[in-house]
Amino acid sequence: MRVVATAGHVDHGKSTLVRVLTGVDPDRLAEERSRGLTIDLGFAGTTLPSGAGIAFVDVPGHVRFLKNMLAGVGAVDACLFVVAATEGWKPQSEEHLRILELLGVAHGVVALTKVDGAGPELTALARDELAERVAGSFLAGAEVVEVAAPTGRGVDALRAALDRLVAATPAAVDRGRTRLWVDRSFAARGAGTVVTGTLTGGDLAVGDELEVGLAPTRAVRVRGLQSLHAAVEAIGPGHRVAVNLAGIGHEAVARGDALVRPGQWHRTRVVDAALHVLAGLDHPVSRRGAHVAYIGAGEFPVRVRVLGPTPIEPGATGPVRLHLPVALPLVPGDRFVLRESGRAETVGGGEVLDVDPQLPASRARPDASVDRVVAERGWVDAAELERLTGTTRPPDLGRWVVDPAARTVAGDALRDRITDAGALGLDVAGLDERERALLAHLDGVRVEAGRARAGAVVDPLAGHPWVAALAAAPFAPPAPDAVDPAVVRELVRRGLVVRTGPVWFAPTALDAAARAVGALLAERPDGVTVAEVRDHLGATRKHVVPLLEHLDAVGVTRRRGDRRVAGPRLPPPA
Ligand SMILES: Nc1nc2c(ncn2[C@@H]2O[C@H](COP(=O)(O)OP(=O)(O)O)[C@@H](O)[C@H]2O)c(=O)[nH]1
Ligand SMILES: [Mg+2]
Repeated sequence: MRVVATAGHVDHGKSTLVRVLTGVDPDRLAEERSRGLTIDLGFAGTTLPSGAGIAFVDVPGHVRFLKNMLAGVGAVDACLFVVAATEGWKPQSEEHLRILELLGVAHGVVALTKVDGAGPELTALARDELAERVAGSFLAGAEVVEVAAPTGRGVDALRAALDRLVAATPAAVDRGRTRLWVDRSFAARGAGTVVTGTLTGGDLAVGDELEVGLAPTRAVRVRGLQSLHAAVEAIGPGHRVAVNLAGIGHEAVARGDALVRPGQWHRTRVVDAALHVLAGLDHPVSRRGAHVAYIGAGEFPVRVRVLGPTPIEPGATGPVRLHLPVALPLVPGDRFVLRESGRAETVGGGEVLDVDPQLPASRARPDASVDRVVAERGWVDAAELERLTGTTRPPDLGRWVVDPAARTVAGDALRDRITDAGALGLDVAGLDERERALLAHLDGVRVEAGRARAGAVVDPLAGHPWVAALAAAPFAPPAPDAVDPAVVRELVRRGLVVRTGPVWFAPTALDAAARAVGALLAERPDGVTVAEVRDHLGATRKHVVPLLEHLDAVGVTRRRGDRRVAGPRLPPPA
């Protein structure tokens, strides 16, 4: 299925062709039928000879209803461009072609109508003029089919050409994110609120919980779905859809609103965009101005700020910032048309580049690059990045996509903090989510028992100078006067230093003391005094008393009066 819009000057035979091709009169309003004039959008579909489905959005050609034309062409895949051979190229032929180009429509077929009234010469003339006018546009290589609706001439050839068009037109890009720009909202008898639109991405299914409206949005549920008057349970992108909604009155939804799946879209009132100014405009787009933007199926008054030092000249493309009156669910790549509010002329249009500009207008240099979006933020949640860009990137760290420069800065800062924490290490529990994600990928850093340490030394505390000093002077251990009390506690906790009473020993000193006392007791089995141990070790009483209390506590010795005798853990003599 492809959705194809008609385009062309008023009275050139667009609605007639849709009726001939589908059997449905797209002019559905009584006023349209009585005046023979398309005012609003019409919709009709059919099956082509190949079996492929095609849905038409029939647009008004009259310049007064251009707004309605713009509402209809925002989401189509291709166009059926109509030029009457009797009249040739006219102002709205030109304007519609420009609008389709600005909206990025890239495929089409031309119907040269009313050849029955034109005769061969006028028809040949109209063909030549047409070729000139579409040169350089997406219609340059398009098939041109001559038709005469009253006789049916050319209608089968047109069907065949449409079949080739449908086959050549790629399907709408499905990024799996549901968005339907509402072009009609009405109450259907017995069903309640129905909204229609062209589903450009994602899917819809009966029972879906969605959001509709701009500001504020309302929660709604899909009660029923139709495509070209046939009920369906679910539908994918590139279709005309009528959605029966529960939870809202039809008057609370309007053309231009969006029906989306909650949480999938970034809503924004400011976008940066590339604006192409039409070559035919007789003035540049000044640095600041008020315009009307056509986005999706809606019309929005906008303030435009040119993001550069000079106005944008006709035929040129330049960056602009658009300030919208309401927050719209937009994504880079969305197209828009800009018109002058006062003069009712099409100024240009283009493509959204950034839906959440970070830099002030004076410094913003928008482009469509995802890397720029990441670089301007440093760290972006991967799901948020998808909402901002429409592009899925696997996260680099934790749930974040991280700019390489920001990663280096954050990594260096964290490494400095870890280095500054020294032997004690940095408490991982004190880090935030980003730092913890970063830590796991920081080279030369080790995490043990909840603390991160610079990994230059295998165990930085084991090489602590005080530990070495304790081992070097086993029975005259220095006090930890110059050591951070937190480091002292950590060394004790890890068993690298043993505290007993007011003094600290190396574990090797305690082993050596146990062996020395064992040797003494082998000579004097009835016990040794503090003074005898002190003399034997060459130590002071200040150190020997706590040392012996430790040996008592671990069972190497036992106290009996003022003597120590052998305990159950006394090491055997060497
Ligand atoms: N003679 C002739 N008249 C046509 C042809 N196509 C459309 N018309 C007539 O031209 C008028 C305008 O047609 P319509 O389809 O409403 O034009 P639209 O404004 O482009 O939709 C109607 O009176 C049609 O009957 C054609 O191929 N030959
Ligand atoms: Mg019409």
